[in-house]
Amino acid sequence: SAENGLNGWLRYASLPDNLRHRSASVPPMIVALNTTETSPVYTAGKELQAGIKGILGRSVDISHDFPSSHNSESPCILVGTAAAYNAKYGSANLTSFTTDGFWLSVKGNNVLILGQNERGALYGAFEYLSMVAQGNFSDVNLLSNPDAPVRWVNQWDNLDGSIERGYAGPSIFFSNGAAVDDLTRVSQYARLLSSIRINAVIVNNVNANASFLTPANINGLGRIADAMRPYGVRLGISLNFASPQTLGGMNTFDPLDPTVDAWWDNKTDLLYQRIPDMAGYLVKANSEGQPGPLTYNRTLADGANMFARALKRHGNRDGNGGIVMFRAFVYNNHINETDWKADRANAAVDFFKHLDGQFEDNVVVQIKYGPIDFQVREPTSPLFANLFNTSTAIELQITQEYLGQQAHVVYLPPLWKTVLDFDLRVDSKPSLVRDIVSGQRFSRGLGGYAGVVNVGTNTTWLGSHMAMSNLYAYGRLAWDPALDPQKMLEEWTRLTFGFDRSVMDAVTKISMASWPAYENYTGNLGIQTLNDPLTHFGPNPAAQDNNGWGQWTRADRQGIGMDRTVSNGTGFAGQYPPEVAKVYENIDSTPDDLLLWFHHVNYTYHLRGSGETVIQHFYNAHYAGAETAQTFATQWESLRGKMDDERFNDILFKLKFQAGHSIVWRDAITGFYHNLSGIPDSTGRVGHH
Ligand code: GCW
Repeated sequence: SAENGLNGWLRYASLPDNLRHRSASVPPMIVALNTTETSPVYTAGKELQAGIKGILGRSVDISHDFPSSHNSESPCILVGTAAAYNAKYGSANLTSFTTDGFWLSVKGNNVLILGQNERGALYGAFEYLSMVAQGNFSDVNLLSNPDAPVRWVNQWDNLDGSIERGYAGPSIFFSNGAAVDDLTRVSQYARLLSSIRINAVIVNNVNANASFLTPANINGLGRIADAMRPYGVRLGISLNFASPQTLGGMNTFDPLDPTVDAWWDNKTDLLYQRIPDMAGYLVKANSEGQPGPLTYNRTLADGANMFARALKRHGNRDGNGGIVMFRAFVYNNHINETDWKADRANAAVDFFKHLDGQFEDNVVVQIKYGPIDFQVREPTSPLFANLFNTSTAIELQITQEYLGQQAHVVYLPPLWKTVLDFDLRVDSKPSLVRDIVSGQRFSRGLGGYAGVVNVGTNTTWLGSHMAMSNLYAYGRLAWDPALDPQKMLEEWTRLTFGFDRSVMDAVTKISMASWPAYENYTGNLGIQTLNDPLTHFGPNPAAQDNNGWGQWTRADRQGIGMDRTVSNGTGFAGQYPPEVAKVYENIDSTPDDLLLWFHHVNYTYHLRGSGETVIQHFYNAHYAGAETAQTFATQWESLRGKMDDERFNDILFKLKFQAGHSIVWRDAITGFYHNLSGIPDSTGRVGHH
């Protein structure tokens, strides 16, 4: 049934008998403190009740009254804000909480879940339920605070219901130019998101339509916000910079024109009237044809600050005022490849570095993880190491735009970790990306994570059951980026598929092998993914070059790669702090997996690691990657009967497609470079079909 997908990892499946020992300690009563029906604490009570019913088959009552005492004589699960608890019992220590944090204490048959705010209380309830669902009834005393305040997802949904780069059907939010009537799916999405501690959703495409700001649509957005509020998930929207002109009928959208300012103030006021806890705005300006402040010779900071001022006029509810997420994805898409020094990768630092310190304090610059665009491997965006007085967030993609569009299993956290754990060595000091975006490294008050998810009405949310591990892990990492990708995966697998050892083994093996395999059968050594440039699906190596988009490979008969050195190339390597720049400037210290990102070499160049030539590595990697992908479907076959047929078959179908498509990739890429270079495969595989 649809429930298999819709509940994601929140299945609350009945716990097997052999895991139920100690389950008697789960208290017979839930107390949800100080709540109204729209409060996340109320939701927490309901969720605990439903979870315990599903997992243990036990009916538990909910009360909203304080017990006269809270101890082991009157066992209960008590959930609420720390403030409410303290007002009654006056004993919880509040000092170590940060916004959205929670404290979970399980002591025998007494469970106490206290949030720094209502949202935190709900997070604590989900944490407890996750333990119980995994058969863990041990005592815990866990204080958990988020690493970063901004833990948002972005949806690229359009008013007509289509979704840019969405692979799971039309929008759950909009259709036919308006918010949908039935918002059940929106509540269900908010439920999943709150269980992974996501605190806001930007509900519409960054390529934004001004019509979101009509009175009818503001009301529609208000209804969406109402549907998400019980889960502590706030709503934000993407704005079109030219709205004062296109929607407002003014003759300008110059951000320094006071009448433009007033127009945005007014729209912002109307939004806050309807959505008093609105999370903020997301803005894509002067990028890929979108309007922006550069049209009027104003800076990108001038543009961002106009929205920041409008948002600041509206209080600081819940310790979080409105935020402007301003995208750093600004580049010229008409650059000329005959210029050896032209480089799209340089754009973000070129556009933003000199603006450091000029942004209002409620602006966060949202930076894609790599300098180009969500490729299978990219070096860390150097912009993270060039803004010290500006809050930043990292933009990740859960929707697999270049990474197989959910038709391939690609478990992404290992890729994300190459960036989050990367040490940029600013001032020769430890400067991990995750500590920069959390605000820690440069003492910023804001910062965090934006994940482009693009769920749709498909009952699997993302179009693939397996892809949901990426959404799960995204939320967990945004809360604690030090988590281990495999551990998160195992947790997700247990919650999603249960306790069968062979299921756990297969899901883990397939998922952990998937990103390296995908890299192997697509683009190697940092050359980018080599997708078709329009659909971003499937191979098209011939189309990478000779266009203005700048995702170039510079492949010719002799060699391949972008020379991004300072000494002889585009200078991109010089955008990193000296210690890192030195590594990439020198071909002998550049890691093999980024060789062609930073250097242009002959196909016969020998790799440091394997000693293979570049071209032979291409051949070998593609065969190895496709071979690994063949094993996925076979491994899955062995799980028949270990889960419902519906999910088993759905996943098997996709893995078979992936097996076939990985061969399409292998042959297209190896054949192309074989033809171009004229260099045979030393083992004779390529070009002999
Ligand atoms: O990679 C490009 C995508 C566009 C997307 C853009 C962006 C929403 O092809 O579809 O637009 O990135 O991130 O703004």
